[in-house]
Amino acid sequence: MTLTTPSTPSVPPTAASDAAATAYRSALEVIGAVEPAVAAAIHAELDDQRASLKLIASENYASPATLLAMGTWLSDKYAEGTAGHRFYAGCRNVDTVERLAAAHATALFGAPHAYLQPHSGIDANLVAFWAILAQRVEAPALAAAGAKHVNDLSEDDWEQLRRALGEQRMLGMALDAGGHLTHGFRPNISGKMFHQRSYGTDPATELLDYDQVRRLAREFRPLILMAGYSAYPRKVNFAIMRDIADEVGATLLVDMAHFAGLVAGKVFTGEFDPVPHAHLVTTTTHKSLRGPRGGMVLCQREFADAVDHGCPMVLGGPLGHVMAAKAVALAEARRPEFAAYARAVADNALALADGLLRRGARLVTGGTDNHLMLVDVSGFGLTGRQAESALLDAGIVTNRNAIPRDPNGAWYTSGVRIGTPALTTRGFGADEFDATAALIVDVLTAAAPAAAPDGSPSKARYQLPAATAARVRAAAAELLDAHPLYPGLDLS
Ligand code: DSN
Repeated sequence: MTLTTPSTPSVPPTAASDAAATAYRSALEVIGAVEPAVAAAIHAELDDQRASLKLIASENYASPATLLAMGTWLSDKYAEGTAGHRFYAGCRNVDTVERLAAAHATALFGAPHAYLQPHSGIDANLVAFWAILAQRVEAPALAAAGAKHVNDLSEDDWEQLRRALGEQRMLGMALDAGGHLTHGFRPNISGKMFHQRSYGTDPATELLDYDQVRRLAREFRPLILMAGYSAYPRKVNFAIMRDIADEVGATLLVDMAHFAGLVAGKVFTGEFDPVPHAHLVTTTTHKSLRGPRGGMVLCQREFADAVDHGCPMVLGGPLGHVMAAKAVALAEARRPEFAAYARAVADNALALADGLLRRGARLVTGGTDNHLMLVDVSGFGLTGRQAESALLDAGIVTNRNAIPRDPNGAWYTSGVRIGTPALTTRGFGADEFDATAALIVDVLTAAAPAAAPDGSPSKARYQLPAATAARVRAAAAELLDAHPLYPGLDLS
């Protein structure tokens, strides 16, 4: 197969220096001396990641510097509170890394305030919910009662406030339209904390229907208008969302966990950049942003104090070692190479989508303008579960995902979500993604549903000819060998 030069820098960000290779070899030796099975699992995970076409839209590969920052004694320190204002003594080094991470985040995203303590995206959303309730419901109630603190309220006033906190409304994107569990999905805590309604996508175009959002917002008058997605393959116009929020007096909360890297790399600017438009923005740090596993909240000044009380009011003790890694990754994201990477993620998504469409796949909305796409696998006669499993057999790692109005529900689904952040980090360019599209279609075409042992139809069972799996694995290995993961990191 002939491949062109990848569009990302020739030295991938995951390249490991001799020092990093020595550090990892030593670390595994030390760990292995205590619990060899853990060292073996860490080693095996590197082998697995090296050997598969990772197309999970929410995963990436962090740099050795980011990963190494997590394996330190900053983990051993309790540091509840915020930098300079802790409930424990001896926090000066955690203060340093937290302040640094926040400074990098505010500079990178142009946000007035950044809170780096959330341990995940769900935690970040909980902190944001808490801050909005504190600022928009609790603070006015305290002012009306002439109290400074909830402990100063009478039992009656406290009961009234508790009821008011439980009566608030959230309008978010429906799960099958691409929203996240925490955007008001009933089984999630967000669907239990708030009276909830969802907006969806236009049945004909499968695109976000801003008129529907506005109509629902006018009817429902939510406290929180939630925007952002986990599985929507298009940009969102946050200027329109803010206009809707302002019209109904809602607080606009944007969950940019999936596309934070595209915002950081200035691929999403103007009305598509949530930071200037939203009251609060939440994100994970490990998806397209390519940092350590964790979360973050950016917000307007009005919400900063409430957000900073995330720990201990919502979260457990902050992870100093992870905040150190966030500072490293955010410093990396401020470099010009990161902007080139983010551009390549989006360009590669176009190449992958084009390669799939040319080979007859149907994509939800007909394509992508971010880092992900949803393949409707029903055209191949498969459920999402069958497609996901067949692709995995051929060394292609994806995840099944519901498509709008999915007849197979959220477990079996009719879609497979795929994204470009991880393989772009490895140095894949448009040609490699076109070759990847060919492999995906090869597998989906060859795979077929299989019956359950009792002969009944199954939404999970499938068959994939061994020859197809072997051919695709070999072609994938050729692509991967040309773009090694963590080159220089030899653990033998
Ligand atoms: N698990 C994340 C994803 O894959 O999109 C969302 O929480």
